[in-house]
Amino acid sequence: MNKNISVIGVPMDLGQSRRGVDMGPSAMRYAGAIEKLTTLKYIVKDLGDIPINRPVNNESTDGTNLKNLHQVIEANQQLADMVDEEIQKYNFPLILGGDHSIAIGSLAGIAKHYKNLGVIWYDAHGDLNSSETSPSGNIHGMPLAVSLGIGHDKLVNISDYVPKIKPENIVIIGARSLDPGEKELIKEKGIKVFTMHEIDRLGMPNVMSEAIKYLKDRTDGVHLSLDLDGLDPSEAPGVGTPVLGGITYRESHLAMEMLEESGMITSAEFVEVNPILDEKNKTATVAVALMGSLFGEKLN
Ligand code: 6HN
Ligand code: MN
Ligand code: MN
Ligand code: MN
Repeated sequence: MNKNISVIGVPMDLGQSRRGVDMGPSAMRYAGAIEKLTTLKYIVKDLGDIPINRPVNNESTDGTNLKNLHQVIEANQQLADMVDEEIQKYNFPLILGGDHSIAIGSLAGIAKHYKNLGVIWYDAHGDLNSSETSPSGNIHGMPLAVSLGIGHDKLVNISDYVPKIKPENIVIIGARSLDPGEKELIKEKGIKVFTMHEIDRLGMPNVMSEAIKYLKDRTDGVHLSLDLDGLDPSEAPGVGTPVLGGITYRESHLAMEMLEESGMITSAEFVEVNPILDEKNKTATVAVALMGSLFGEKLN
């Protein structure tokens, strides 16, 4: 793995409606993210947090149901530029969220550097909604669709190229709450999904082997987008949209170890940590432990 990590915090909570997820980057820093990576002998540059402008009123939706549209676009364009710059300097971008709408900017900054960027979407959700299919108008339910070029014009055009990724280069892991429009899109585009059903049936070791093999053949870099709600709420309670029946900490730990062994991960983000909904910073602590495993900690 690239030994130079650039950490970028994105204190974004405008892609959904539960306050507190903007404190995710601080919570993960307090849980020891930077120290963990430094101990593992990485050269870590913490670039601090991107400034997020709050809307003055709620009329920033451009005549759609998309909440805080302009602020979400503005923050993601900034993130995309910063990530782009770090990759140009051969650094590994590690992005700390923030709600999952920030994956729009991460992928916009990353994907231009690859012919076939792979994406592992570790999440209870598909995040494949658009204005038409979204039950909530929350942009954090849309970043994967936006990156495929589906959604509001201004969102899909961040960094001025469309699409960022190809459907056949995506693997979703841990899904157990998909909206009807998301299910249709998965079918239509042939997106590879390992739902909780497959994890129960095959076991995490087989799911990860399959996922790694699938992506290895077709991609030249892989971004890990890890939504903490992919894990079970009993172990990661500090998330805004918890769903019963999720991935365990041990399974997630193994998944990260297998990704590390594969050597394929070229960028990563940890999102949806909400300290206000958490128990004693448990979820941020889990996130940092998983970062350790992803970056080669070999203790357990
Ligand atoms: N996340 N599918 C629901 C929606 O509102 O579109 C939930 C999305 C959750 C998004 O957790 O990143
Ligand atoms: Mn998500
Ligand atoms: Mn989710
Ligand atoms: Mn282990």
